[in-house]
Amino acid sequence: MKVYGHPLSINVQKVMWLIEELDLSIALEEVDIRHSHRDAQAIAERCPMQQTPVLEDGPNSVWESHTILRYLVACYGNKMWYPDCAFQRSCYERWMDWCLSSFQPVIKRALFSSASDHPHAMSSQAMSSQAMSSQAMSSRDMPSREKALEQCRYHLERIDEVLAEQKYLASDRITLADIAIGSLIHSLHNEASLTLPPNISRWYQQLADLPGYQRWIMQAESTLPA
Ligand SMILES: N[C@@H](CCC(=O)N[C@@H](CS)C(=O)NCC(=O)O)C(=O)O
Repeated sequence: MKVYGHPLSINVQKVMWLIEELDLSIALEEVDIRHSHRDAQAIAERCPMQQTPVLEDGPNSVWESHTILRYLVACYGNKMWYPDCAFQRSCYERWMDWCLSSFQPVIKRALFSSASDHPHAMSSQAMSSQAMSSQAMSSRDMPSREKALEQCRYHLERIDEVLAEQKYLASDRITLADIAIGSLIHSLHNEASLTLPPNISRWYQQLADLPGYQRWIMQAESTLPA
């Protein structure tokens, strides 16, 4: 078994971190599909979207990072990672879907878009010189990065409320919800314009104690999908 991908891709990092948690010996085959024709071809043969990560398990290729996470726990995880009860699985799966549909796109805009992306954007220097607070601007006029940071703060507050009640996102044990969303939190922890709320900070420290998180998430500089 192997995973095709680049170690700086957040979607690849999620998969590699889970592999370490499951104690599986699956190597990362580093590919650079932007610059290597050979790598691009290898991925195109395995994923119609020509994206990574792709897991190769014997004759089967599995693509989409969260599908790979689900596949790995279903095939190789114990009952803690893959409970028999469909409702119990839904408790972490809803976080995974929310992550891909709502949280990750906002983080991508907040951390990887420039303030000048928006037609009404002004430099942060110009903003501060006019003492223009985000509250004073209508959300329509707010530069897209600022708007994304606000959305990000809103999402973080909601996550924090959940973590006030339990140790991990979906239960008192680590689940795929923590793998999916926890992989993104390290980038936010390093972002100067955001402060992680207290329960998220506590949860982040729990994750930061895990060797797999340290190796795949913290030691690499994360990027989000192109
Ligand atoms: N939703 C997909 C996103 C996959 C994706 O966007 N992968 C990026 C790398 S993170 C990619 O292969 N981009 C094409 C490229 O780099 O040319 C997943 O979660 O697996």
